[in-house]
Amino acid sequence: MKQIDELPISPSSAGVYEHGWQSWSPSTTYGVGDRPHRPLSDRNRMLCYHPDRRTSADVFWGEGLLAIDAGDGSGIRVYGAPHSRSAKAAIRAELVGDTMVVSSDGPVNVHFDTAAPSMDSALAGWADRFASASGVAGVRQAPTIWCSWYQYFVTVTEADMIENIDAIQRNDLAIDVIQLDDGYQTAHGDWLSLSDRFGSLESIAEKIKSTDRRAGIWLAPFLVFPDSELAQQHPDWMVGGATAPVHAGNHWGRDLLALDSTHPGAMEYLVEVFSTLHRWGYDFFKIDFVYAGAMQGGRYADVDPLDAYRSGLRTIRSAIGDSYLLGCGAPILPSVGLVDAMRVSPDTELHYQPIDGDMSQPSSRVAAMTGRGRAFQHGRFWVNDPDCLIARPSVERREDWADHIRNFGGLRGSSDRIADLDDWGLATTRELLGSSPTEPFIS
Ligand code: 9PG
Repeated sequence: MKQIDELPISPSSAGVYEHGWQSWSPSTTYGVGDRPHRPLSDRNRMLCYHPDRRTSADVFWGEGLLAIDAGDGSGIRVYGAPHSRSAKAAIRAELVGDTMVVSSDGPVNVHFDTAAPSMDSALAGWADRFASASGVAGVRQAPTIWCSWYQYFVTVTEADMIENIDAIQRNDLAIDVIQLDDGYQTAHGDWLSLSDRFGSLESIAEKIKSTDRRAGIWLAPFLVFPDSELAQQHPDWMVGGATAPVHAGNHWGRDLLALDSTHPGAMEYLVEVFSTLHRWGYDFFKIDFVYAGAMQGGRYADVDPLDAYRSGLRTIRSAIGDSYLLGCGAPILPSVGLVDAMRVSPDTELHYQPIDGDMSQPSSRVAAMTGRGRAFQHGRFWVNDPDCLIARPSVERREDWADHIRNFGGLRGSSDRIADLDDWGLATTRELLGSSPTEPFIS
């Protein structure tokens, strides 16, 4: 780390904005006396934070972006990576007396905004420059979606899909895309092989299209179950190979492998998977857990993991024509220019508080905090996905969650069994899925 700045501050009124690595990493503004949110377990660190950094809560730490409001009216300093091709610098800020000492381990520009009326507007000004340096030409309006996840989770069935396609049609809901989430496949990696709860992905897409809607599907393209056919048949396609496989996290009760985005065979396989799904009628893709495409230890030691990640995303893009592409679990700044929409927060859930207290874990409180903290990205980098509306009566504090989507929802999605909605739930779903904004939330 090299020192890049020293900034005198007023401790009682100063604020520090920390930007987290990927979709699920906490991103918000703290008072200088606050202790920033850090992973409460190694499992959460791998899955939801920068997998290689063990950072103390005694210092502030931004991944590619950190900003300081000195609190004395002198303005806001934004320390940020220059563009998405080089967005890996960590930026550290430590309070020494009444001075913030800022250091970084890679290329960072400093923008001193003396006129910005708020942290948000300083970040927005920075984001405009970052987007244009990253080659973002404009923002593509999102379709409205229905997603199976927050109702059915991994036990979704083909019958659940049919029931909701019919209910959406019957209720005349303004939903453009019906998106099948995790649960249809036999194993991560074996994306074209179906669990016994599904008969045919092609016929689901046909059924959706017969109602004049579009079909969407979820995949975790860079994650592989060790017991999948893919891992068994092609151990050399995994990061680290057969001899030293790299640990890519633990979820769904398993230790996970990462698909090597620098391996030509692995990338040909991904092209085959995505182009087959596209041929079967899917033209909205939610690519999830894509942090695994940027794991250290790619097959060619001379390849930068972020270059590998970005080329992996471009490979996916090349296989799906002009389908709409939504990133999730994704390194945020390195993805700018490569996806149409991005999940900018951890998952929402039926409960308000994260079960283990970790601010990266599913719950509406943490989803709203980080979705708010990244509001400035909407309309500049892409369309922000704040995660789906869930509006059925069993959702804790459902009015607060709906307010968050009303204020900061770019991609508008619903994820309830339609038949479980009461009058308020149905009316709120109709209201919030009525439009999908592309204009920035923050000016
Ligand atoms: C499918 C889900 C949904 C969801 C994604 C992602 O850290 N965690 O425990 C954790 C739990 C769930 C999760 C991500 C992280 O959800 O965000 O929308 O697609 O995968 O498995």
